[in-house]
Amino acid sequence: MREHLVLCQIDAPSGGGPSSPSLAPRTLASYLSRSQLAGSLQISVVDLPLGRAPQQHAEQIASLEPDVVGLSMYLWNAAATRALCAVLKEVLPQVSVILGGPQLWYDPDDLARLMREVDHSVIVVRGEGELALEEYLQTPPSERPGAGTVIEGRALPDLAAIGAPILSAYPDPRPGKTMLPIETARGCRYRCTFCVMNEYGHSSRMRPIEAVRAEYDWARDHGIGFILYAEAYFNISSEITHQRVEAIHQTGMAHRALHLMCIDYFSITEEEVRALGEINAWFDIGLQTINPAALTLSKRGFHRERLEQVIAWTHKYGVGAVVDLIIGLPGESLDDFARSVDYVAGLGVLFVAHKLSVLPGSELYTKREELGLHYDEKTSKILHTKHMTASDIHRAHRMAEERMKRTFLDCCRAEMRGVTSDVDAEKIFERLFRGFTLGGKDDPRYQRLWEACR
Ligand code: B12
Ligand SMILES: C[S@@+](CC[C@H](N)C(=O)[O-])C[C@H]1O[C@@H](n2cnc3c(N)ncnc32)[C@H](O)[C@@H]1O
Ligand code: SF4
Repeated sequence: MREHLVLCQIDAPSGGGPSSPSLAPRTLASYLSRSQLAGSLQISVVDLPLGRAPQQHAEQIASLEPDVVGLSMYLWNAAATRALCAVLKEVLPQVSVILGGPQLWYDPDDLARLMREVDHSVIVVRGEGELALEEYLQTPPSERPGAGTVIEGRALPDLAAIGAPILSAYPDPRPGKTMLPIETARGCRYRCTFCVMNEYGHSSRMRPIEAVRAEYDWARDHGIGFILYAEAYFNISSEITHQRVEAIHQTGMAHRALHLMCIDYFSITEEEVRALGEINAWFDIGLQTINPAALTLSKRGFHRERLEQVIAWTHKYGVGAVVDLIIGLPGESLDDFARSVDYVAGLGVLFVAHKLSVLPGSELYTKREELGLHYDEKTSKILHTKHMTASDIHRAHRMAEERMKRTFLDCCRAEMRGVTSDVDAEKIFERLFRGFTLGGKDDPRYQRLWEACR
């Protein structure tokens, strides 16, 4: 009899924007269904809605009669996933539960605490999951590692083995409401101390363009209007950018979808920005701060002329852009943060500011005590630092929100200058709004901002 593996992820909150099918369970399913285990394994992928009671999740999983359950754990679903583990222990005591995902790159103390919380009823895989899960399932059930074990995952050397994850388990796409994440590469050449992406290695492993093209075809046939690129940055090299732009044109996805991508502003060329301007690209440009001490502690560079040059190119070639800041980086005071906000607000593009998440697996997490980073254990969000009190963090957040709103309105008004038709104005507004929040017309801020900018 074939073993039944059920891979699940509790959804991320969409914040009024389009929701997104979970990628890790589909990636693992796609990999395993192409492996030697394919004949001996039945695989199901389940997207579990956030906010539902753990008992309901457990009943849905139990109705599939699994032998092994895999759960993907992220910052946004960590508490809900732990609660689900506790219920699964009661509802399916004979079933093996395996946890994976970036939220598990804890240090040994935190991992031990997690194990206690779930009564040592789970197996944890730290790191990439494909090879670890394959090895686990290849082992006869009586010889497998038991609950309470931590397995170190290994990097998958060739991402061709993943195939096309979205084809392994179709979500139920709602045109205009579904954002499809596509992972085209793993690894990052930078080592920012607040981030965990370098856990995937320091050079980029690419998926073959043919497999990515199959996902674009699927997206086109299912009316997907948003593609979110899951890699560290889209412009890994000029050659790769152009190869990918060509695939987007060939599959007809250039104007059908908004392509949301992080870009490396240090290396992108004018020619790449021009080409990306033809595929409806939205750039997410990580700046984080302009404060020298915070930049050093984050291991980030800042190149003012280059950044402003790239932003000028985005204007020239009609590419939307949003610049990211982080609130509460070590070394930065409220005044320093205000200077970063003043700088980005003057760039003529949108910006967003997120509170620092002290992510397990990041360098800041390892050095959190030495750096005086105090954060909320449940959400990982920064509470106070050596340079910012809790009230400073709160004020920084409010200040950034207020300035973001004004910058958004300025950007709208600037772009709409000379536009006489309401239809064109609304198109411009929609494009900016989508980049601003990834939200859509259902977002209550939409109507308020639209009225304000006319
Ligand atoms: C897509 C994405 C999102 C989507 C989520 C969509 C969804 N439904 O999943 C959205 C846009 C909502 C999002 C938002 C945020 N995100 Co995000 N996001 C990503 C992104 C780009 C891709 C995740 C992904 O699917 N990767 C592809 C899969 C295949 O890789 P993977 O997740 O690592 O899975 C592998 C292993 O972890 C493991 N594994 C995973 N599950 C399982 C299960 C089992 C059983 C096993 C054995 C193994 C295993 O095996 C997999 C294959 O090797 C990652 C960056 C990245 N490239 O991973 C960030 C990332 C996950 N996000 C991150 C963060 C910080 C955020 C935000 C907090 C950002 C912010 N400042 O607001 C918000 C939080 C949302 C909220 N409002 O609370 C961090 C998360 C760290 C963490 N501990 O969870 C990441 C890693 C980026 C970073 N900064 O380093 N995000
Ligand atoms: C996934 S990151 C990739 C960014 C891109 N590679 C870059 O560095 O320019 C997207 C954005 O998430 C934010 N981010 C990343 N890690 C974060 C953390 N630990 N806490 C808060 N925001 C974070 C940063 O603002 C970053 O620019
Ligand atoms: S923030 Fe961006 S550049 Fe820095 S390590 Fe993460 S993905 Fe790489």
